[in-house]
Amino acid sequence: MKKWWQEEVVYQIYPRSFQDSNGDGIGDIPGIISRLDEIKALGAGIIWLSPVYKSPDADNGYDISDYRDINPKFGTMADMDNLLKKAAECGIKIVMDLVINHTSDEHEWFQKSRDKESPYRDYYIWRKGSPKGKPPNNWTAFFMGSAWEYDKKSSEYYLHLFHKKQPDLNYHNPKVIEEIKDIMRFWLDKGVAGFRCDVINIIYKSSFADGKPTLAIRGIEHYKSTEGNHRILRELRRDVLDKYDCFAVGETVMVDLDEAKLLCDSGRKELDMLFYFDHLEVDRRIARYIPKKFHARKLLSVLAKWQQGLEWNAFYLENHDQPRIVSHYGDDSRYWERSAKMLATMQFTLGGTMFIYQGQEIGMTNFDFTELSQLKDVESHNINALMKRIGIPAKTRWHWINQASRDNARTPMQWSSEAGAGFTSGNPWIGINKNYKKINYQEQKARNDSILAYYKQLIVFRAGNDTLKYGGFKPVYAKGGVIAYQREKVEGNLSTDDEKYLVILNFSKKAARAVFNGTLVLSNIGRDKYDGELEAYEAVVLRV
Ligand code: ISL
Ligand code: CA
Repeated sequence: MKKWWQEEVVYQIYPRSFQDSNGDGIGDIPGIISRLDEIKALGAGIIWLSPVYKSPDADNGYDISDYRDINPKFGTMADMDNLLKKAAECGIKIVMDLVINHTSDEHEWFQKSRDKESPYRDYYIWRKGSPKGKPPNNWTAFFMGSAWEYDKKSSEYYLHLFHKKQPDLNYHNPKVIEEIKDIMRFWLDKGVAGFRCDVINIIYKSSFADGKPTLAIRGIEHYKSTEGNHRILRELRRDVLDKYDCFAVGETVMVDLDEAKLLCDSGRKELDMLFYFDHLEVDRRIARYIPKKFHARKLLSVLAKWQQGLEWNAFYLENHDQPRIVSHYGDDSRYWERSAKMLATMQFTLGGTMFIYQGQEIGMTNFDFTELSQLKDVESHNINALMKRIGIPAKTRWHWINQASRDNARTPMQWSSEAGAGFTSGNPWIGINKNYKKINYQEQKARNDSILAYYKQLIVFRAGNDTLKYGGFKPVYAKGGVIAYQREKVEGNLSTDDEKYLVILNFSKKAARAVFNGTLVLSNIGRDKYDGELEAYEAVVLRV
């Protein structure tokens, strides 16, 4: 049976960079309310809100100090209630970011937990150091360095898989799970339509033994997609999610297809869908910051693997942790507009629930910063320090960070060509890309051949098209920069249409020849017929 969240397009908002309403340079909830019309006009039916909870912002809100309160930078709980109300009036549902692997070290639970006698001690993961005065084991954090921090107050270490201001909760403690259920109910009772669950496949640590030697994250084999993790997800679904009309999309780090199936096959009653990273890492090495050559053929095989492998996909090309897709797999100079549309064509002809990240719909590009000091992201600064320590030259470091930094997606939304890009009347918390005079919402709204207009067109086309939403996926062609795949009804999937579509995409600056027959239904360059000759970054969809 089809679910409402399979039909909708989800629009991700990174609140601090979306719309400032009071001139302090930080996007906020009233700002979001003022842009609901634009989100509706795009055709999105759900907003996923990156964290707006109370937080000291060591990791831009992914370090929560109170799950039932709003960061004053973003507004008040009254603003949040108002957003839920106004969004509902526009027919838009809101999904919250649920960050439960860790809290902020400024959360009341953690502060109490620093006292060995406190009932909260066991809410976190405390261990004695090794006899040699070293951390309890050799695990490394996702943000580099040891995953353990020594706390003088109780002379023990606590675990933090991310920043030291993000201590990991202890999921061996049933009380922690009950607390999380209460938090979920609090928001569901307010009317939110579900959760995007942050790093949700690493919450249960099954052992604290040393990790295997690796260049990536040391220790991960002891906590990624563990049986205990599955058990907790089933419990959250049974006791909370199943009581509401809502969905849960998991962000699952370093997940492979076999793990993913166990996490989101509908019969297992864990997650409804999940975000994997494979399709954005075909030109990345184990450590995401190190690039390698892009091959379109590789991308096609990754798409095929996940499109065919999962019952239901959550598909995205951008989020607040990833570079902008037009700068990544497209061309953000000469073929900017065309390649952005080509990538949009790919996204909206794949199966699954589609997620768009703010600014993607106008083809926003990576930042134009020229030095590290302009970056805010803690991960970028930490990776730079680490690379420096192991002797990687400054120029290479900057080149890699430039391409992969999370701040690429975090520069303010470019609404107009006015000063402050229509984002703020004040001093923005992070630099605005100087290309806002050329790339902005206002300019594209006025033009019916803009990237924005093309996104709207794709969303409408897909909405009335079961084959694209629910049909099977078949890779049919890969040569040089060109790939092609077919979407069609297959036995057992939810598609009821008999139509077949062939999607041909050129990921290169070179023109190419790829002969297929069919009726042209979509073109990113305004063609009216297709004769087998593809231009640079061209996308063609044929009905066959
Ligand atoms: O960006 C990444 C991988 O491409 C990782 O660095 C990222 O930290 C990881 O995917 C987990 O991300 C989530 O949890 C983090 C938070 O910093 C990210 O913003 C969030 O999306 C810790 O809560
Ligand atoms: Ca503000």
